[in-house]
Amino acid sequence: MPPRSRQEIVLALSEHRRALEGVHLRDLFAADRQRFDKFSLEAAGLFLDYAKHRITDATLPLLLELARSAGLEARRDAMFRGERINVTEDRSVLHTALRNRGSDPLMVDGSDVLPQIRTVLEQMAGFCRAIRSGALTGATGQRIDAVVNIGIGGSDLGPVMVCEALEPLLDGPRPHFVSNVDGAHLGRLLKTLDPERTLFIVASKTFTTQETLANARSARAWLAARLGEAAVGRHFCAVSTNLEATASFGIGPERVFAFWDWVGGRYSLWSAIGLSIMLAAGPERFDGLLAGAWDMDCHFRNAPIARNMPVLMGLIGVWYVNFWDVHAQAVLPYDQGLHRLPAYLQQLDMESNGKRTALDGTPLTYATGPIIWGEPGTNGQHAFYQHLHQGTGWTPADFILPLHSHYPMGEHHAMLVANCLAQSQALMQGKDAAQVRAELAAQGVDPARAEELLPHRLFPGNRPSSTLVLDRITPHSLGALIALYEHKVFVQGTLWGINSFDQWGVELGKQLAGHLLRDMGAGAPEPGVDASTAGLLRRYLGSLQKTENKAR
Ligand code: G6Q
Repeated sequence: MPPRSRQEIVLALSEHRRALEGVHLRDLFAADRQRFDKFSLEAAGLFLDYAKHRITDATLPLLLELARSAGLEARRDAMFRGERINVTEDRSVLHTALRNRGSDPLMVDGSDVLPQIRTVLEQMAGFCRAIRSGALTGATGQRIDAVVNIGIGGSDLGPVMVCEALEPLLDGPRPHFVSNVDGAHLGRLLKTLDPERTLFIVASKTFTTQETLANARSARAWLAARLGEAAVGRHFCAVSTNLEATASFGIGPERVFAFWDWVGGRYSLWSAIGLSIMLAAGPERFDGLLAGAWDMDCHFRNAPIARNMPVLMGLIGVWYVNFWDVHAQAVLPYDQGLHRLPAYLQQLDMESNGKRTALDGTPLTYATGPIIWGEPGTNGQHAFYQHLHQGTGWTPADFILPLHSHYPMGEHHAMLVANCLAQSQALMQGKDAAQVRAELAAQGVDPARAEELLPHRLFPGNRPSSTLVLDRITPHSLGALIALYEHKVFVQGTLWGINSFDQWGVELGKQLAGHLLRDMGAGAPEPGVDASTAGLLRRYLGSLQKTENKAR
């Protein structure tokens, strides 16, 4: 039989979705004792339970057919080969090369990129060893004990998330992160730092980012005011693809760590952008992170798509967005160290797949990337889980659970695990009227009052989730986890036919901020600025005027 067209597959999926209307997950579990074994999978040290999803034996074959019709395998292979799949920026997409441990060359524009990658990794490792051992000191001979990564977006979120996750294993200088152009971010940190013992990393792919350059200049001025201009070179280094700009900032070439335009910002923690991670955790642990990601890359590249973790997660997400009209995805790590993971995934997913234009430039007629949000459990349980359980809409959730804690303390971890499992169980099962009535009767609530309370105490259940289990957070498991999500985003972007690797949507605001900054210099909004923006700008300028008058 010839393969069905995309339209035919979509129709079949829509019909299948209608057939599942009113089918409760509780009943699917009751009807199939093999459900957990069937709908779970292990890869690169991670275990995925996807049994609590609105799927039957018929669902995944249809979704896989959709994936094949979108050319998923061919596009995946093209990415790994270094083809220029980022068409709007005319670039290869090769964050996977950064963790490539294979021996085959990887040619981009006629040259093998792997030796370049390994050279920079060695340069980073040499620098990190020298700082960590104290062989390389600050200008006054003091050992460096604090590292400040100045960067934003992709030059911040990955390193900060990883350093938080690996906190129990950090044995180098303390890592700090400054991203916001709000002076409070840098100012609050500087109060706690000793300039003689501080190293600043200016992390910026382009080295033109307004926020990062403002923070870097202020940090530089703070240091120079305390240790003198001549000390700057010993307390600054840079990570960038723009070597001219780093030089004009005054950072010597031996302290600049390069990367390449085929590494997207939000995919860059594996590159020199991860220098803060390597300084804090050491080159061996950084290597462990790369090894974990590489294991997931190999799984993604080689496992059949029907048993492929990023593929399955991506397809299940597409199932909800496009066939159940659900446009949110919660990320709920049951690990305090992963508290920045939701924010990290928010960028990874929403900047990659928050798109409304197909690769060929036509407007899409279907929905794409969902809203990603979350908080670590159990905090979320005492906050927004009310909405997850009883809100009018529902949100599929990813529960992420390490089996062991780096901080074993009494019953804490058992309580955490119990809470995690209970939440996905509660979302799936719900609580029906008979259960609520029985509970209220057992509490001695009179029957009339029980009937009044009943609707408020019902839980509809049938709310889907995945549970991702790790043995514990290690560089390896964390690397695999991050790569899993990178590839999940790739799978979804491919099914939606969009370019997951550009981010034109962040440009307009930047442009307008530039105009407004110019208007501020001129003391008035430009003619033609809309009344709201002009009014707000005048209010700001007026408040400046008042402050100046008072000061006089
Ligand atoms: C990520 C985006 C964006 C970028 C920042 C910082 O994919 O491109 O978040 O990382 O805007 O850019 P620079 O590293 O160039 O300063």
